[in-house]
Amino acid sequence: MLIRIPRRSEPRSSEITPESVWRERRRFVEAMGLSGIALAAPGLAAAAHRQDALRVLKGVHPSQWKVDEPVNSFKDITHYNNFYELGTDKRDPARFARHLKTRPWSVVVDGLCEKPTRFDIEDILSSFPLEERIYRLRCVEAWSMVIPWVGFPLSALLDRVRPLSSARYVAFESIYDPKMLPGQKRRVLDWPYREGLRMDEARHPLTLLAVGLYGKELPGQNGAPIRLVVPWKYGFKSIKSIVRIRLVDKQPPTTWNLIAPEEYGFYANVNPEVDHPRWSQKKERRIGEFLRRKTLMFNGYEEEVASLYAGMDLNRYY
Ligand SMILES: Nc1nc2c(c(=O)[nH]1)N[C@H]1C(S)=C(S)[C@@H](COP(=O)(O)O)O[C@H]1N2
Ligand SMILES: [Mo]
Repeated sequence: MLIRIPRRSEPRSSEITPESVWRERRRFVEAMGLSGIALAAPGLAAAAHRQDALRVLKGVHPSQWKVDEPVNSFKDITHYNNFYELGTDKRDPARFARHLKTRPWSVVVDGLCEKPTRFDIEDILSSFPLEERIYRLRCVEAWSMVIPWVGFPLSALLDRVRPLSSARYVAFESIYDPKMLPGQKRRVLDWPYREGLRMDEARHPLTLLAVGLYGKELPGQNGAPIRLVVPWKYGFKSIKSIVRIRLVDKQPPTTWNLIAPEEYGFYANVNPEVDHPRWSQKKERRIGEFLRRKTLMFNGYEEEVASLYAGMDLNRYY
């Protein structure tokens, strides 16, 4: 048998926080009125200097959308990231997150709609009811995590601008500011990072605009101040630090699809039956666990989303 030596960037399973433990801890913290202070608990202590600087989000409601699996620790979720604007190593985003200034910040929603609008991030935070949702995130690189997001459905924001019936796709753009973001000084990607969804995918109730995690505002490395979360698609569809959302009539160009179209499709639905050309997608490594687990069709959200793709050849539309 091979003995697998964990890489330095891999957290140990002891760092994974079962949801019950985290909830208990949070109830205690809330009861003590300590929410502004870092959660004083073993396992979180190492990240405390970052976590305690984050604002607690007010009026967050629990949601029906929660997977029944242990959530990853705050440390895992914030120290094993893909965010090329802040560097290409998994540890770079945490290291360079301070370069990302998130105030002032606004999101322009325009294109094929009756009321194109620039939303200030503070207005977004105060005017959309926030929910906590526990979703799986499955990266195309065959690792996964379970993350307690705070956010609201993208459809609520789209409703505000009154999309026209000619709007068939939604195009998203991340911040572009090479002076500020160290990773954008090099053209590793064709900046700004871009993503897109078909209108029915964008309006699906699972499609979330996340503004926080673990009850607090998003840390920079996770895409502050606002990012998309599409739980049935590979992680790269969940675009971070969004500044523009455009309603369009044609399928928009997307970053990874532009770089390697045969490896990264527009749909990018999690699918154990369709391998990436260079590796299998049948299994995944849950960050914090030792044995690999089976990847689920649509990342476990088959019941909710399979009907969106009825009649489509998923080998062709990968
Ligand atoms: N703007 C931007 N968004 C991005 C990325 C990126 O490099 N830039 N990486 C994507 C990839 S590949 C993944 S797996 C997820 C990771 O999200 P997380 O770090 O919050 O887990 O963000 C996605 N969104
Ligand atoms: Mo990813």
